Amino acid sequence: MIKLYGSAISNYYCMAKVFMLEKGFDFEEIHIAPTYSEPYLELSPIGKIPCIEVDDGYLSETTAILSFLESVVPEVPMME
Ligand SMILES: N[C@@H](CCC(=O)N[C@@H](CS)C(=O)NCC(=O)O)C(=O)O
Repeated sequence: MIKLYGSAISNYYCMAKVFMLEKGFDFEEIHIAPTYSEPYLELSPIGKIPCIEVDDGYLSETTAILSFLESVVPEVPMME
């Protein structure tokens, strides 16, 4: 199951969350504020939210996250 790290106070986080809801992903929200300290920096190298955790590792930067999600479920197109 994908884990989504961040907080609903972030528009970027909400973008990733809406993407996952619309595409039908089963995911878990891990509520966390942005931080420049370990261990979060191992997940998101510049400490920003959102970040997702998948089987292969971690991914940050909203555009990269959305592109990844789009590639996993292309049947529900959300990007041009
Ligand atoms: N370029 C990043 C920006 C994400 C971003 O700026 N997130 C904010 C929350 S809305 C954050 O983590 N801010 C913490 C900080 O910059 O210290 C992305 O596209 O994901």
